[in-house]
Amino acid sequence: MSKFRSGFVAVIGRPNVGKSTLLNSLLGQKISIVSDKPQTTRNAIQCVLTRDDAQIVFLDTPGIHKPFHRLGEYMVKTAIESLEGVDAVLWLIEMGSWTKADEHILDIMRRLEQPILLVVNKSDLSDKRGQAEFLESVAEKADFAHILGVSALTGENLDTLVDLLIGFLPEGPKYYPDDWITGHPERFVFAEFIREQILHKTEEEIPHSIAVDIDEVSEDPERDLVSIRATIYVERDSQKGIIIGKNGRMLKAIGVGAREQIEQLLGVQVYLDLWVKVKKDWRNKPGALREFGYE
Ligand SMILES: Nc1nc2c(ncn2[C@@H]2O[C@H](COP(=O)(O)OP(=O)(O)OP(=O)(O)O)[C@@H](O)[C@H]2O)c(=O)[nH]1
Ligand SMILES: [Mg+2]
Repeated sequence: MSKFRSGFVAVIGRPNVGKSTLLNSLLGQKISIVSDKPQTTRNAIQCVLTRDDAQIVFLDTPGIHKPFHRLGEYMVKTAIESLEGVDAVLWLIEMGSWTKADEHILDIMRRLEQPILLVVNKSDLSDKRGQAEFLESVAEKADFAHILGVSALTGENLDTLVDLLIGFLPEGPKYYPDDWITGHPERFVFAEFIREQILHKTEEEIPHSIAVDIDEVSEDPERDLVSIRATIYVERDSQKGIIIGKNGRMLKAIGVGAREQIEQLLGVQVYLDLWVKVKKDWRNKPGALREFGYE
C-alpha cells in the first residue's frame, strides 16, 4: 500500500477569481464566505481536506490587490505570508482574463521555490476553443508545475485538481482528525456569515466598511438552541442608517440570512441578535484592526 501523503497548499490570486468558492467546492462545505464583490476574504482561512490516502491543509487567502488602507495592507500581507512554508502553491486566475494584478502576482510567483499549479477557474464561462487558446497563452508566463482549467461552480476538473495537488505533497502524518474542516473557532465563522450577508445586500463602499464582532454565544442544550449576540461596526453614521434600513428592514434581512447559514452549520436552531455601532475610520486604526482580528 502506498504511504499517506500530507501537506500545506496556499491558494493565491487576485480578488474575485473564485478562491473561496473553489475551496468550499473541494470541501463540500461552506467555510469561506463568497461574494461577487472583490476583497471578500480578509484573513488566511484554513480548510482541511482528508481522503483515505492523503490530507491537504489549504489556506484560502485574501485577494492580492493594491491596498488603500491599513486593512488592505493587512490582507495583502496575510496572503503573501501564507506562501511561507507551504508545500505547493495553487495560483488561481480567471479563464479568458489576464490583468495587471495577475502580472503583479506573476512577479511574486517567479521568486518562489515551491511548485506552482496555475489553475484557471470559471471554465464554464467560455467555450472549449477559447479555453484552449487562453491556457496556451498563460502557459508561457512562467515555469508552472502544471496548468489546469476548472470550474469551481460546476465542479469540472476538481477531482483531477485534488489528485494533482496530492502528487506534490510529501509522505506525512494526518495532521488533523478525519472530520476536521477548519481550525477557526465557530465565532469566527459566525461573524463571517454575517459579513457575507452584508456583502450580498449592500453596495459600493458599505460592504468593505464593516466589521463584525461576536459579543456573546450561549447554548441552551435542553432546547437545542444557540443564542448569538453580535455587533456590526461601520465607519460613519450614514452607514449605520443604511445597515439598519427603513424600519429596520435591512438589519432584519441580514439577520435572517446569516441565521439560516449558521443553523445549517450547527444543525440546531439559532437566535441571532444584531446591533450596529459606529467606529470612525476603523480600517485605518491599528487598535480597532487588532480588536477585529486583523493583525
Ligand atoms: N461562473 C463562475 N463563477 C464563479 C466560479 N467560481 C467563483 N465564481 C464567482 O466569482 C465570484 C467571486 O468568488 P469568490 O470565491 O468570493 O472569489 P475570491 O477569489 O475568494 O475573492 P476574494 O476573497 O475577494 O479575493 C462569486 O460571485 C462566485 O460565485 C466559477 O467557476 N464559475
Ligand atoms: Mg475569497
